[in-house]
Amino acid sequence: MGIDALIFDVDGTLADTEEAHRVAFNLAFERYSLGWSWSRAEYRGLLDVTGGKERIAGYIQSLPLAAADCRRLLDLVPHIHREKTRFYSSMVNDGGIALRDGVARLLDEALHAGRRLAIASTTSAINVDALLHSTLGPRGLEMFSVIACGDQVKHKKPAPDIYQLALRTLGLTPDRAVALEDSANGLRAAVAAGLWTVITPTFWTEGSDFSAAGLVLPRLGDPHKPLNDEPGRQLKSVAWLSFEELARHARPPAPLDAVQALYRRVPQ
Ligand code: XBP
Ligand code: MG
Repeated sequence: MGIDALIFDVDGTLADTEEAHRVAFNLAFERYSLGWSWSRAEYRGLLDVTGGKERIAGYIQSLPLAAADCRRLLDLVPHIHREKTRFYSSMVNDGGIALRDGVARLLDEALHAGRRLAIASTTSAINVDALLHSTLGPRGLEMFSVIACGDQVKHKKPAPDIYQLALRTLGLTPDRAVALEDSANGLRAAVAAGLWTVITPTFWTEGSDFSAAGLVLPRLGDPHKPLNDEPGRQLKSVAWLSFEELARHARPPAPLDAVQALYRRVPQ
């Protein structure tokens, strides 16, 4: 399989960011005196809903509220989320988040091999900009040919729309690219877009059903942080996932049967 591009998810894949998101949500709730504070355990469950605005709205609708109170709070969601994004992006800009092991190396290897890089994320563009700049410096944004994220699509992950947007903008069919993800929602989105997918779970997503993934690794690994015998680890023959190794393992996605093809969402 010839790979022309790697398409990276952001939160959980490029960097382990969800704890910072969780803290930012709670700071925004405090700013609006809502009396809510999402614990780690609670947030792990709330992550089943992708998109910060959608997550807050889903939480409000789960509360035992009178209809008028529910409506009033739902009207507040965009304002709460803007505040949350301000808190989150300032934490990232302060250098509070590092790329996961092996990510910077794989990005460089793919570029040195003449391939293109793209992003397909549910998170807000401000957050992507802050993370790429704070972890990769001014070159961070320039490394990516395409950045598809946030509200650029109506249907967020697990819908395939954000990956289809990235592929369309790259001008590639799914068999010419590979997706890298961390979550079950991200995997569903990438597979529905026809992409062979590498999964590197985090605390927030481990234990999910990754059976549709092409490869599952605890992390990408690095020469100075090699993969050791983590439980359930695949690809035991190498100490980190290089671009060369990735290209060797990537397979065209299994052909859809007639029913699946019928239900694959047509790109918007
Ligand atoms: C993960 C998400 C995002 C973040 C919060 O995105 O679902 O909603 O949790 O970011 P990814 P926002 O696709 O990168 O894993 O508040 O900006 O949505
Ligand atoms: Mg993710």
